[in-house]
Amino acid sequence: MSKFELKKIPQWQNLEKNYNEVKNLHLRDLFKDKNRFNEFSIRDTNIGITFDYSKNIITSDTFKLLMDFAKAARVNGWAKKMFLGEKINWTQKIPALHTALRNRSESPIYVDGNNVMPEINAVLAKMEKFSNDLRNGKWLGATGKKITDVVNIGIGGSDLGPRMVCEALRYYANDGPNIYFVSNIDVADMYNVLKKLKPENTLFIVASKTFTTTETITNALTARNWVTEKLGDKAVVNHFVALSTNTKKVSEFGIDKNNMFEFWDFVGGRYSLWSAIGLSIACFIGFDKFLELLDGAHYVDEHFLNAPYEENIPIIMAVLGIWYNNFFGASTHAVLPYSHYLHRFPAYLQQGDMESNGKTVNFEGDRVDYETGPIIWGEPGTNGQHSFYQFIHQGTKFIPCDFIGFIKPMQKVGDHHEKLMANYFAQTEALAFGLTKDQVVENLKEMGHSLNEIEILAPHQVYEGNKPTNSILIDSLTPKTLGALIALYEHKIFTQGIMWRVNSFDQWGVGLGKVLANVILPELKEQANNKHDSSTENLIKIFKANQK
Ligand code: G6Q
Repeated sequence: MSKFELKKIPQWQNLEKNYNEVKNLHLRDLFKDKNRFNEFSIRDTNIGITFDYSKNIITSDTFKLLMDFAKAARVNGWAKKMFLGEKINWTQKIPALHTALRNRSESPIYVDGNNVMPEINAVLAKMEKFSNDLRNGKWLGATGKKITDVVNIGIGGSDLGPRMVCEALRYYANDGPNIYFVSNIDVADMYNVLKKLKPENTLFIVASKTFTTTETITNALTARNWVTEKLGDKAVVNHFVALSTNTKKVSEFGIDKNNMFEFWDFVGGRYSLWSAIGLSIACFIGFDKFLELLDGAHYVDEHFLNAPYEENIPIIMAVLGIWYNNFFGASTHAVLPYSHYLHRFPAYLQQGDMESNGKTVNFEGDRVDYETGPIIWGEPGTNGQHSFYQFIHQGTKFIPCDFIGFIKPMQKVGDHHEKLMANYFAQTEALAFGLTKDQVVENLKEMGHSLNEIEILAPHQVYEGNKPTNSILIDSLTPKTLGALIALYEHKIFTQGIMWRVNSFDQWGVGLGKVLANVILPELKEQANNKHDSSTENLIKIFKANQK
């Protein structure tokens, strides 16, 4: 097969030309056009989301050229393949059908000729019964006590999604159990949770697609010992359920088949919160609310499939990311939620984006000669403002940011929300327009500084501005809008993967470390000695010599 050279296609080259024209424009000048907000924003009143991308360094021409690039990559054609269950994760020969999990239209979706919707709906029904029984006190612990605490044991995709959603929707968890998440193999994680709990009232959800993940199985065994030491072996049936694709391993662990909630190979770990992996969410906020989360994602699925490219929010998010990543040379992208409920959202997206698009090999198996996925990072506002925003405003790195905010507060107390949101609006304004030297000098004069002092201070107080941001302004934080928000990012990631021509759904890069850890483990526990490089060998030697 001949080498595909993305940088040589006319759409890429046109963008390069456009970049050379646009790179010296300033948002201050671009905003002289009074129609700019109307041109570069979308308000969807059905779901209550406003997406303002006018504070980006683009002109109408840039936007058109970015759309030409997305069209050349046939994003919509690929989206259809994904939704229809084609095996687009070709290195693992599986589809990527997280969209089927929230297919609220219930139209059939076929994998290898089988409609997967009946199975998906059957598991949803089982989740509904279980979460209702647990919340209503019908599902009891081995000694007849109500379950008051639920611990999800899982890691990566079997942890980050449900953990983020439970945090985000904590407001809605009125009469459900307390929820905890244990992921790290460092026993401190488990210990800090167990010390608050009693086995009689605790249910463990062991969440593992493969049911072979060392961290999860080790933690689950520790939890099982904790339960059985006090309540005996028979208690396992009341205190453990499993979420997995691997019935055999679940049975071997001792969890009853009836207490297993199935999902399927066609659900990638980092896209699995919509599946049985979301059971902790359903227990915490109630099944009805879990369905609303799916509804919100389904709404965005329809939007992504049907909206024209120019009005398609995930596609616009994706092309803007590519614009900065591949033409401006930005290597990171900050996600800044102005809602404390979303404090785990950047961590969740870190996996969603970086595990999906942190790839170097294209569709043809060739090493790419352009940048792929950026580093995703962030913290909630306003905390971040008192920490790293200095760097975004005045550092030398160029960092595009997404600002996510909500119009209505969850709790109305004093003017907290107005103060929070004043900062939300102020930051994107400050980042875009900055403060010129003349303005700084003027301010310093008004403050009574001498000319000499002004000369010294002024350069430090200039804000260059021209830092691009997207504002995602959502009417209120509900299960539905959260589902929509997550799906917007999922499809952004997918679109970028298609445009960079990488497989967003595999994760071969996490395997090697696991293999090597399995080689090293016996060396730490026993006298085994394997050959390593001198650094690794000596570190292991020092570890063993100083353990006592
Ligand atoms: C996600 C990854 C990874 C996975 C974890 C846990 O896409 O595949 O984060 O979710 O390694 O795997 P298990 O669910 O199989 O325990």
